[in-house]
Order: sequence, then structure tokens, then C-alpha cells
Amino acid sequence: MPARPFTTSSSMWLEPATKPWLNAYTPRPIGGDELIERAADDWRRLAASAPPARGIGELLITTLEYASVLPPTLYGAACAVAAPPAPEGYVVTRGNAGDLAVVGADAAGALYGTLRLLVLGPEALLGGKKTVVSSPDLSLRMLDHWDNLVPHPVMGTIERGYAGDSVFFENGDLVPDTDRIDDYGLLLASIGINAVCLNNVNVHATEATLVGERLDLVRAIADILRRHNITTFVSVDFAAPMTLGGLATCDPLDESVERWWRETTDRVYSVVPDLGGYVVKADSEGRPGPFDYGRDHADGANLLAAALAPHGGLVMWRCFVYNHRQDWRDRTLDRARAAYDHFMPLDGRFADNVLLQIKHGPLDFQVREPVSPLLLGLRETRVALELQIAQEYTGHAWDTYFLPTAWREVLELDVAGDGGADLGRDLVDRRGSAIVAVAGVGRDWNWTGNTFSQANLYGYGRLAWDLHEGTQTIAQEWAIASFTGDADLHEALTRILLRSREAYENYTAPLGVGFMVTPGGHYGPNIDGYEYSPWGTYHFADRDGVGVDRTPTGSGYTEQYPPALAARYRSLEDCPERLLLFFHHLRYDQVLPQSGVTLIQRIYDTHFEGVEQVRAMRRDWETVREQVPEGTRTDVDRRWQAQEHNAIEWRDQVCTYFLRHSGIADAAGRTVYP
Ligand code: BDP
Repeated sequence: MPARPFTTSSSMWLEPATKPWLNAYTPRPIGGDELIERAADDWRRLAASAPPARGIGELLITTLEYASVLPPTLYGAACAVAAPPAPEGYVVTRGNAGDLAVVGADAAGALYGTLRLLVLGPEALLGGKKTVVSSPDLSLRMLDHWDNLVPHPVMGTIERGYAGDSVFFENGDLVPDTDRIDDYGLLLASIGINAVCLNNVNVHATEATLVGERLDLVRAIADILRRHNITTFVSVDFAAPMTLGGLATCDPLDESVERWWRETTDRVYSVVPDLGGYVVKADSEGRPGPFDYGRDHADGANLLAAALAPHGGLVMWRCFVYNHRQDWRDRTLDRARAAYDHFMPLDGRFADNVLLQIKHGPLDFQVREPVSPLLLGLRETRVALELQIAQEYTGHAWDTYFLPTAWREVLELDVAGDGGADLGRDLVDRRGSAIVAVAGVGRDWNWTGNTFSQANLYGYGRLAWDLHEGTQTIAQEWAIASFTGDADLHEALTRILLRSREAYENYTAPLGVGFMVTPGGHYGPNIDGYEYSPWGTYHFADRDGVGVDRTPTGSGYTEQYPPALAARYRSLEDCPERLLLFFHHLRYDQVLPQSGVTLIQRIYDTHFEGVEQVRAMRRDWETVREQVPEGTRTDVDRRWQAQEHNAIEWRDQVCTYFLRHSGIADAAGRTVYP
């Protein structure tokens, strides 16, 4: 029996104190597979810190292959399901004598089923039924860490990390406490994540050596993560043939370059035979890429794909490709168009083991963006939907922002705009799609900085498994699994999470126009911070109006969508109000068709409302905070204080900015500083 306790703090969804069932069942692995043994070990390990309980029975953990050795009632129930679980899926069933069985489609499924039962407990999971079946919607459910091997002078050890240093690396080496990596693996497995890319997509010189001299680090981490059914990926530098290999070129069509990647990849796989593959950011924000040689991205991706194919490896090729040296004077350029313009003409030219990894929106993880038209357009190429758990533009680890609310909207988009399949369904129906998120985890005592941000990691795992899972369920599960307390505690936490996105959206950049953040760090307001910069993220506010015309009278971006969606976004009446300034440049006195007030009034109203919503969430928290353990309680208190301050700052800067530009006062007479 493993003695080492799980090293997370309280208030994480694996919190043993909330799980009286752990000691009520004795796990019994059947079949001898390591992952099955691991599932039983995980259960025992957490049970050691769980409340004592009267024994109810056994928890039998196995796979369909061995299910015939189960007692007849359990066996019968496990086999009686209408459709057997798909790979990595499971059946959980309760026998007449009170015993439980988890029967995986395979050993990974047995692990996931056991951990799901561990998190929720039999009552919540079975909900009065005798049997539940569950299978993941997508077979690749991945996290991208943006961790650096050595601290970057500006970005630190994790690019856009707000929860402490890397859980993997320290000063060019492995962290001293690798047990924490093991615990992290368990945490991820408990929400069904099965792949992790270890390092930042911006691959600096030291990190490039992960496929060279420092391959030992990849092996060490992969050995730990594998115990939890997690496949390891690495980000590679497209120019590695030059920087590591000493060649004079990294032209994807050059034979010596091809050879270099083949030999390097063979060596990598001789050390880590089950590596998932490579993640690549090329021709993006100053990274090298095929454009440097007049080649296209299919040439680039297929080069790596050929080296990886014999080993079964994948290329996760990112589509975040745009001109980051734009001239703000040139209003014909529109950064939102870039991914579609670059990649759509290449549809069908990518090798089978290439996935195009596409951010959910056309810009950059803003609070509100339409779904990237590239995700909808590509039909002959495998795609991975990329989300960001790290709250770069959504409050860092200070402001509470429940990301699943926004992700749900992405996954629910009716892709053809005709009432047919939503994006979630469409991803499942397409060949070999995947889902990826930028991690947001660090070595902080609670892994995520703000304790409420844990719900985003949890929610990502749940949605990656079931693309149609509801946000209410996710928030509730997280609250109940993480905290011991009365129902009012769980209700308050759930309520806070579910309202948090709207509040944040209300006090930041209005109606989908985006950015207006402090350049560089991206926390807090700076309305014109990016207005005259080369990054291509403008709002074009003047004395008459604000917003970006992306209809055919402007950049024409709307025409990248399927016809019904293009028509909706083009039209002032039909465009969702929350996206109006993303698609249209409007006058301040324009009456908005949906809310019936003028644009300027809507800006004032949402900003005052946003601050009040933060105050309401904070009051909600205050009614239950006493039920939360001391460390978490005071830490969360501190975060609310920061968030309220931030919300007020945003409100006042945005309102004053637009008052000064428009000269139109708030009709409700609230204080807008002149
Ligand atoms: C932006 C981040 C930057 C990342 C980039 C990316 O500001 O740090 O490198 O995305 O996704 O959001 O590559």
C-alpha cells in the first residue's frame, strides 16, 4: 500500500475529506494491468486521508476482457448496457450486495471510471441507476504547458503563468520534488486528460535542447506521467536543424533538413518510445517558419509529420499565424482574417498525422470572440480546438472567471447557422479531432493561484471528455468535490462561478471589441494601450464611434464564415449584441437593436453593472467563507479585494474614455469622471 499522501492542499477536487465513500469500499484490481493496479492504488492512497467509514463492499476494477470473472450480478449489469463503452470509456455498476464494479473498455477506461467514482462517489455518479456508461468524445484531450526550462527574462518560468513556477522544470533541470509531478498526473487523470506538452510554444535556445542534449528531462517526466495514462509531447523549434544541428538552413524542402529531423526524431523515440509528438509554433510572433524560405505551412508541417509517422507521432501545428508587425495606419489589414487566409487554401494538403491547432477565436483568447471560421471551414484536415485555461486576458489568477461558460458557447455554435450540428458534435463527427488547452498550472500551494481557477482546470477536463457537459453541473461538481460544508456553501460557490464571466465581460472591453488591456502583462485597463502598436488589435474609437468594421464594407472578415453565419454577423439587427463591436464600427448614438439603448448608454450600463456584479459575488462569498479552510479563505478574500479594485479601475477608465470622446453624458447620472 503506498504510504505517500497526495500532496495537494485542501480545496481541490481530489480533497479526501469530502469523500466518505473512499473507506466504504475496498478496491480489488482484476487483470494485472498496471493502470488498473494504479487505479486501485490511487483509491487507497486517498482513502488514507479520508473520513473513516463502515465497509459496504468491494470495488472491483477491471476491463471488459476480464469482466467474466466478476460476480454474476455485476457481470450481467456491466454487459447489459445498450452500447459498450468506446476506447478509454467505462461502465460503473452496483451489485445487489452493495459491491461496485468499474469495467473499462480498456485499462485506461478502468482508470478513468475509478477516478470519476472517486471524485463524485457512487450516489452522485449513479444517481439511483444501477449502471452508468461513459466514453470520451475525443481521443486526444491535451494540455499545453507554456513552461520554460530556464526563467525567461520577461515571462519567467511559465509564459502567462499566474500560479508560481513550473511544476516540471527548475533552473534548467527537473524540479527537485518529482512527487509533485506524480500528484499532478493523478489530478489530470481524474478529469480524463491524456496528453501534456511540457514546454512553451515559444521554444527558446535552452528549451530547444529537449529533443537534443536534454532529452533525459523528457524521458524522466514522461516516465512519471505515463503511470497516469498521460502521453508526453514537446514543443520544438522549427529552426532546430540550424540552432541544434548546425545546418545552414531549415528550409522544409531541403534534403539535409529532412534528414536532420528524421535522425533526431528516431533518436528521440529511441529514448521515449511513446512520445505523443511535436507541438509547433512557426512563422508566428517572430518564430521561424516555412515562410522564411518561401514555403507554405503544409510543407512545414509535413516535414515533421514524415519524421514522426514511423513512430506513430503527431504534429500539432498551430495556426496562430499573423503579421505582428502591422502598421496601425494601414486600415486594410485585419488580424482576425489571418489564420483563415493562411490555412484554408491548404486544406487537404496536410499529412494524416498533422492536426491544425486553432485558437477558438480569430484573435487571441479574448473574453468574447466569434468562433474561428477556420475551425468551421477546414474539412479535409484534422483539427484541434485550442482553449486557454491560463487566464491571460481573463483576470490572471486575481479575478474570478469561470471559463467553461465561454467554452460552452464556443462548443454550442451552430456551425452552418442552419440549426444543424453544433461545433462539439461536428468535432466528434470529423476524423481524428482533438482538444487542447493552455494549462494555467504552477507550483503554487493550490496549483492554480486563485482557488476558483481550479474550477477552470476541472471544467476543461470535464468538457474535453464530454463536449456537451453543462456548466452548472461542472461548477457544482467542483464545489462539492472540493469543499466540505453545507449545501449553502456549494450553492454559493456554484452561483459565483456561473455569474463570473458576465461580470468580467461587463467591466472590461465593451461588446466584443477586445483588448484595451495593459500591453505586455494583459491585466487591467489601458484603453489605447495597443491602439498604435504593431500587434493589429485596434478598436478605432474616435469622437463619433467605436468598433471594427469586419463586414464587406470593411475588412470582409465576415465572408470567411458559412453563408448563414456570415449573414448574421454582417447584419446589425442579427449580430449578437455581445459581438457588435467585433463586427461593426458604430456611432455612439446608434440605438442597439437588441437592448434598445444607444451604444454609449450600453457601454455605461454594462460597466456600472459589472462592478455591482463583482460586489454581489463578493457578498455571496462572505456569507459562506467561514466554512472554507483558513488558508483558502484568506487567500480568496485577498483576490476579491483585488478584483473589486480592478473592476472599478476598468469601469472608470472605460467610462471616462468614452465620455471624453463622445461628449455624451450617462443618462442615469452616475459618476463618470470628466
Ligand atoms: C498570446 C500570448 C503569448 C503566446 C501567444 C501564442 O500573449 O504569450 O506566445 O499567445 O499563443 O496570447 O503563441
